[in-house]
Amino acid sequence: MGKVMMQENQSRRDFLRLAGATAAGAVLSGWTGAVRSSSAKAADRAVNKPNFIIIFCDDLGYGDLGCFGSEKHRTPNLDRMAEEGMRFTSFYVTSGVCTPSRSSLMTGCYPRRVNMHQSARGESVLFPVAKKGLNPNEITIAEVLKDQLYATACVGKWHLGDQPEFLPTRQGFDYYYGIPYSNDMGAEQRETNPPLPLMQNEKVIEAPADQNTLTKRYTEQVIDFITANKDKPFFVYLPHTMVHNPVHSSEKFRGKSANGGYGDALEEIDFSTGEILATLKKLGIDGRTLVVFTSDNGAASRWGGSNLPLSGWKGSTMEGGMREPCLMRWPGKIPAGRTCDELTSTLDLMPTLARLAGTKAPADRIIDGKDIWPLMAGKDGAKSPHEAFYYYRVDQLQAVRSGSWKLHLPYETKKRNQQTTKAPLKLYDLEADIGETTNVAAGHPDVVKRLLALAEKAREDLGDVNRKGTGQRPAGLVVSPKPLTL
Ligand SMILES: [Ca+2]
Repeated sequence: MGKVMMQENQSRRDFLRLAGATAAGAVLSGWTGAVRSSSAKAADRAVNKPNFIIIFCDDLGYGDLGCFGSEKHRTPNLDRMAEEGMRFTSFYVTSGVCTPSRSSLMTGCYPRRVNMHQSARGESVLFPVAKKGLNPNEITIAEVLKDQLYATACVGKWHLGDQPEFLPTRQGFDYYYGIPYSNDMGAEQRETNPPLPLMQNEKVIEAPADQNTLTKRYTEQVIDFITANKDKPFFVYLPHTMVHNPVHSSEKFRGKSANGGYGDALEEIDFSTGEILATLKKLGIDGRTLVVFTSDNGAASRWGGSNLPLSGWKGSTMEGGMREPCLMRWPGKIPAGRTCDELTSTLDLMPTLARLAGTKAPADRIIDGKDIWPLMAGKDGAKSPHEAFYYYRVDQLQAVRSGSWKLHLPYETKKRNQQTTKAPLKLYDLEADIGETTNVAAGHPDVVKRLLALAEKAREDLGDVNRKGTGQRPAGLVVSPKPLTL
């Protein structure tokens, strides 16, 4: 099935490529004035489209930035970004771990919808030489923007499939530089794994990757790409390898923070963000570039990060696992110094960026994300477009939020790491109790009933454990995956 879908997708791309080539050929040979002028108009329109940069940290916690309350870390560049833009304080990812979370940012869909909630072997993320990957037939945020003539680059950790069919270069990115999965998945951690590969496009250029200089090199790559494409609309996706364990930083930052290697790595990311923002100013494109900064899931329990004031850690469906610090900055378009506490998500980035680029999210399939531009623009009275948000752990629906209410569903066997535990039904009012400490279910039977009905809607559509959802689509699968080596 995956193979057939890939072929269809390939022919769609070939068609687009051919269509582009024909138009360009026509202009060069001056066949018709009509072709020339429509092509020129398309190019003009492209120039006026905004640029987008999404900076996506790995395992950065809700309470790790100065502008989100950290007193340990020095993050002056991100704090300034918050002052010049908007903080989103109820911004969610769709999973407490890497692979599923990333599938949502790319597709605007819940992981179960695109079948990226677990590996082909049922693990919570993909491991090296994985059979599974994000189906090339899904339309990624990069593909949506590429169709609008954007130059697109992915610089950093991918983690949506390490086989050629699934790499960023096959999912809408003109350029890729980075590691294909987590930095703790090299041969040092498990001897059957290949040495951690650093890739450029589809080629391994270094193995094992020198992790000390990754953040520095990613930053240089991004600045080069932005500079080379300053006159075009561009989309840069920068999924940092840090601050996922094992943490690394370049010499300038090592041993300098008040929070060990974790703080060092984070302070280098702060510096990197400052360099990227300075580049936009220097090139005179600050006013037409939207920059988003967030993380793929919460901080893990033992490496030095903080999710305060939230409870829970990476992996869990407590707020600490899935609510992320989020900053958005676009001078003149996003009001400065504001905070938005409406429920928003990485799901929303694709539909919103599509709209800002002058198009729409794909209409031939279900997309879970919504256009949140009214919230980003600070429109009076703008509300979250989501009636409900669903918290899945691997394949299991564990909680649902609607408005300020969050219901943890009751389970005889609730998944937790490799174990299961019995869990009672709990209702929290997140507005009054952000730390999920006081179960108020007994006092609000109507709310419980309403949220249980919303959960049932999700089970029907997206599925739950072994129950299949009516709205799920297949992941990509290859029969004989091969290791990525030099
Ligand atoms: Ca992660």
